[in-house]
Amino acid sequence: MPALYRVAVNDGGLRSCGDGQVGAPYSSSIIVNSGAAPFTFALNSGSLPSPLVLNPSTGAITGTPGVAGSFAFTVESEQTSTGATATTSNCGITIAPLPQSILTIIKVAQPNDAQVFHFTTTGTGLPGTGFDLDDDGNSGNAYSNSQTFTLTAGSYTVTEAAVTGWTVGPINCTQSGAMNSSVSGNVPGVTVNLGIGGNVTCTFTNTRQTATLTITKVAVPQDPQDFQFTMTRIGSAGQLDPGR
Ligand SMILES: [Ca+2]
Ligand SMILES: [Ca+2]
Repeated sequence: MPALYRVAVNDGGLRSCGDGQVGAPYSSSIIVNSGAAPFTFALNSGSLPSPLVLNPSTGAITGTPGVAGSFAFTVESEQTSTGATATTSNCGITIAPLPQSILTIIKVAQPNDAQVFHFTTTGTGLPGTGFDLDDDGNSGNAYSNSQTFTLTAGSYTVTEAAVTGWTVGPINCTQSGAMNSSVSGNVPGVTVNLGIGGNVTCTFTNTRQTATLTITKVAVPQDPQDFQFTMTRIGSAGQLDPGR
């Protein structure tokens, strides 16, 4: 709840009547700086941020703003006993928009590799066709190793497509900012419930799968003769590395 602002009627000048934020309960109050209560209050010109209302008998302005923007208005008060009126001057309320929520996906490949990893998504604001990341140590080429999305609060899923020769996971998510987000699910994807102003970073790690081929030479009888071998990879899966 914001602080209660009191703006005197008939004191002249431009006044802030207390700023607010979309979605957060708002409260301020017009008071009369002379005369004797009771008073009545009415909007004289301009408008209040919807759906805030002015209480005609207390001067309180309350409600939960639904739209951002700056709103100017004047309020007229009437002293019930005498019918004397007074008017505020250019009272203004500024309503800030909802804080944005942030989701960042980071790709970590072990070891670094130009392999492209594809992610599918659900949730308004994430690319419907998904997105791609690599972890080749070069963020300037076609693929970065991370992508950040500015979103509204809500539920989002990010799922990594399987890649032959690579294990998926772990997926580790951390949050900062408003600390009102949550993450569920696990490999190969997570559901992130982003809170208002939440900031979640999920790191998807992949490890390149390896296999070991050992060639043993037996000569009968034992002999210092060298025997030469050549190696050829058959098929496209995996990577043959004679240096290992
Ligand atoms: Ca890496
Ligand atoms: Ca890259």
